[in-house]
Amino acid sequence: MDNINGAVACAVIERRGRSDAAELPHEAQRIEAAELIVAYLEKIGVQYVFGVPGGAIEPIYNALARSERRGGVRAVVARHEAGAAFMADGYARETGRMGVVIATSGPGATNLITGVASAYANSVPMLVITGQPPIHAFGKNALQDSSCTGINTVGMFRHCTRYNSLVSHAEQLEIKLVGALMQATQTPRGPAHLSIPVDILRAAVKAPSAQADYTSLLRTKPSLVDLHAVQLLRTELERAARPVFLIGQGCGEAIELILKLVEATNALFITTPDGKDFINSRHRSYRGVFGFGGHESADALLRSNPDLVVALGTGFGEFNSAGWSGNLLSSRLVHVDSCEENLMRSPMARLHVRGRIRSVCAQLLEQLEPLPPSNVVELPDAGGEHGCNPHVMLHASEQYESDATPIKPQRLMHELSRRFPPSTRFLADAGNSMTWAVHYLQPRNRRTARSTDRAGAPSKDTRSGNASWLRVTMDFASMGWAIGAAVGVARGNPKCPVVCITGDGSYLMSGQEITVAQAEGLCVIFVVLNDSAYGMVMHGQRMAGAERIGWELPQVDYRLMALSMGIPGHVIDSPADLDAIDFDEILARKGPTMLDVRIDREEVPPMFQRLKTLGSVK
Ligand SMILES: Cc1ncc(C[n+]2csc(CCOP(=O)(O)OP(=O)(O)O)c2C)c(N)n1
Repeated sequence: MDNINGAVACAVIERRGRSDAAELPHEAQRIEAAELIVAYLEKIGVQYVFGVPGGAIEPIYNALARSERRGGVRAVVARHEAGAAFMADGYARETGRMGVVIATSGPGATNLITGVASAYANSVPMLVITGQPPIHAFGKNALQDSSCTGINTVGMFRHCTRYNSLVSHAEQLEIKLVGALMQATQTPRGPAHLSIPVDILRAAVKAPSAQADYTSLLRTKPSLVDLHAVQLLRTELERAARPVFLIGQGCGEAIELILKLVEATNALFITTPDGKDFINSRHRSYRGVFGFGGHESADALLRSNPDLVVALGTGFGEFNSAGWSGNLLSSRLVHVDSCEENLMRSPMARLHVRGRIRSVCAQLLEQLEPLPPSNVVELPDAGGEHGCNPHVMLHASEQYESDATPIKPQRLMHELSRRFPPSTRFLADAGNSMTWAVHYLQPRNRRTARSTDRAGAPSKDTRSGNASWLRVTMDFASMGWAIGAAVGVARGNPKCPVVCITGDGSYLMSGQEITVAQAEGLCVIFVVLNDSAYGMVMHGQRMAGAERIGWELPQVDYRLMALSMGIPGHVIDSPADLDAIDFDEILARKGPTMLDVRIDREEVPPMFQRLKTLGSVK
């Protein structure tokens, strides 16, 4: 019996007590609408639903309670709905499964919006379900009416979802649910929202029949490729003296093939800030990050006029194109992507190759003439001092080794790179955290992006083919994203330690989600860059010569704050303080740990490009 039928059977069995035996054959074909939703989630491999309960979605929580009892999908309760959406985002990114978030009508739904918008901007597949009062109460000033006669949440979600619909009759539910799940996973991926009145969630609907099984549609991922364009790209690659590959966020499942292409074409490569997470930053052909928080070496490589730049899986947003730099966006560009929206952003490219990136690379590798054996070498780490890649130019590199007190953020990144095992997942929050992490984090032994378990051994879970070691939030860049997302990553993959690098401003905004990591027993290390400031705002104002306003934050002891929640922590003032911490103990802990790091806030983060785009500096 597969899961969906198992769930249906359980729902029917639970109803047996309330119904007489004569009704059973009829009952067996009908289940509660909320039960149908949970059954679908189970069928497509979802393990957790993130959210905050409330009256209008009570039937879903009831169904989740029953599901948990039989070992199926389980509810993870967040402290704020935006936090729940960030968790679903992290869960989806880590596992490759659908992120699911639920919220009640009215304020539950409006609280969700920032997290949903963030997933939309970052193309993260997400099913968003919000409640409504019963349909008969619409227009009567019902509590938390969120229909078109109240605070219209369907209207609000219109601009940050790929699918958005009010279910106004129980028989619509299945087809709209399938539509939402399909839209969420189609390119461009993103959140799909269903707004469901509570009476519809309670209504009996037809159980899904084996004849009309939509879930096979949901599981398949087509490998469509424009073969003619691939041949043109092959010719370009064969002609180029030394091509440059730009690896973007959409390259997760293709990364090993891309690195083979780099070898086969004797190329150099750079990444976007959100593509750095797939590669070993010590690879000898790597020249750094291009874009926000990036490296001069990446910029210099593009300025050196390479004859061909192949950009894969990127939408050339402000952060990952260094403010639409002409060094990148030129006629030397070939753009490879499965997402039309991304391709639309590079009209100057000499060639567009549409298709699933993995399939495009596989085709190219088949077609390209192999290099003579003497040229094909197993690429070792580039080596270099302090484990740094000598080809990747660090800004203010002397601070990477500095013993000064208060600790330099650059030195902190060095220590985090060194002290956590290769399987660690880092998340960096909006604010300076992101620039420090993108620029300076270089974890050990990340030879490829292949999934690894805690010990660094290849993981058997092929769904997480994009085993990223560093995740950031691009384009929308909401403060607090990393806090919820870290919990979601850890929930999706409890075998790997998770490090959330965040600012004190972000932590004051969303830090309550640490209690979810505690309740769920998840090993998440929260590293708060404590500078008693909205650091990015403070530095931005200084660099731009703007008024100095609104950047100061109170001095807070985040260790004590965590302690009050039963969570252990440490205060770190200097690099030496890190030596006093037993990292093995932290990593073995089934629960979160707080590292309150009092950083030197005078260190200037690598964020000049952003100010140029804003027009704050010339
Ligand atoms: C929800 C939200 N509000 C405001 C901003 C604008 N903003 C960007 S960075 C920043 C300061 C972040 O401060 P903190 O979290 O302390 O990190 P730091 O820059 O000091 O490392 C602000 C206010 C934002 N990105 N997101």
